[in-house]
Amino acid sequence: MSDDVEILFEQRGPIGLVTLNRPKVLNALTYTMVKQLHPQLQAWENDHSIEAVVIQAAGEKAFCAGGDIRVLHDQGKAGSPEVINFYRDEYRLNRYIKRYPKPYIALMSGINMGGGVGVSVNGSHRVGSQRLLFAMPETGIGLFPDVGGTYFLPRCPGEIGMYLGLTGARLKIADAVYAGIADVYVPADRHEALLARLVAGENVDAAVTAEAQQTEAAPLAAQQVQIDTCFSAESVDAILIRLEADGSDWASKTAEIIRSKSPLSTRVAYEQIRAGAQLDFEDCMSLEFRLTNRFMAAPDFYEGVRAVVIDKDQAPKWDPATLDVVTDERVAGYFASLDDNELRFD
Ligand code: QUE
Repeated sequence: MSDDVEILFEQRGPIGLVTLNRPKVLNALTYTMVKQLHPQLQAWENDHSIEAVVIQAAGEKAFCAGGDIRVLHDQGKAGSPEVINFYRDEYRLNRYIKRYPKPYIALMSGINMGGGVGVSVNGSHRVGSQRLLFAMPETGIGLFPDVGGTYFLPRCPGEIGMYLGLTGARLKIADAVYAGIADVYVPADRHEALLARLVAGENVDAAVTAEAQQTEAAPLAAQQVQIDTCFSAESVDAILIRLEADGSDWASKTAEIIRSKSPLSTRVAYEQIRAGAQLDFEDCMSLEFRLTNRFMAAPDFYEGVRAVVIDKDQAPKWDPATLDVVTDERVAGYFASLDDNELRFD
């Protein structure tokens, strides 16, 4: 496999095959990947010899760890318009994948977070292996769970989406299937066999079903009642109060995790995930684009990337520093229209 190309495209029989190809950096999603993937998918949509698209990733460690946030950090800090252009095109790609008229099969193995989720979980067939590690960790870097999180998080069972979006909790395959993030479990050493079935022209649903295996019991299922009880509260503060009232080890650890995240991020993510329950996918992405514009103009993203990815001290100094000093007006302002700059789809 080629080493210098960020994303590979290949036709095998009736399958358009996409391979994310930056394994040394956990296949983090670049603007180049976005700019190449979208038109290739469009070409395959119009190509009668293509029946379905499969997206996979090079290397064993990651499907895709997220966006190329170090670049976004540097460009954003320098005031470059590239960052907003990246997000606009990434969200349009996410929406195009969501509406893709042919089966879009994601073979998810290894770390799949943030931006990687946008090019996989929005597809029609989400296949995970025993190595899948899913999370929406954005509140930990001063962002919010985007790339369709506004749509798919409120559609998880009960309050699991709110739990995932606020805490950045990591799910292994059994939990990912339980949460509706993955459709099926196929062991990693059978992904090749699944691809071969598709290349041979087998019906997509039949091939996926034939390779699907039962997962072990989902640990998340045992937490569902506690999650629903605590995360159905009417604000982040109210969730924290319920978690503390719960008294369990899990609940106090979960409260501690939420308190460690950007206060502005968790406050905005709460409203985002509640709002998304009532919105179609396009309106969810337009909402996310509003939020992205506001987050890129605030300090927490730059501080979060510094603490987590650049200096790795894991000790971000958030601004505002605590939940009680985030005003309702500040949060509401994040959701306000961008007027002429709204995200539109054509
Ligand atoms: C939140 C994120 C990302 C993250 C950590 C977070 C993210 C991302 C990476 C990342 C990717 C490649 C690397 C790396 C980190 O980390 O989007 O070290 O090589 O791309 O808490 O959203």
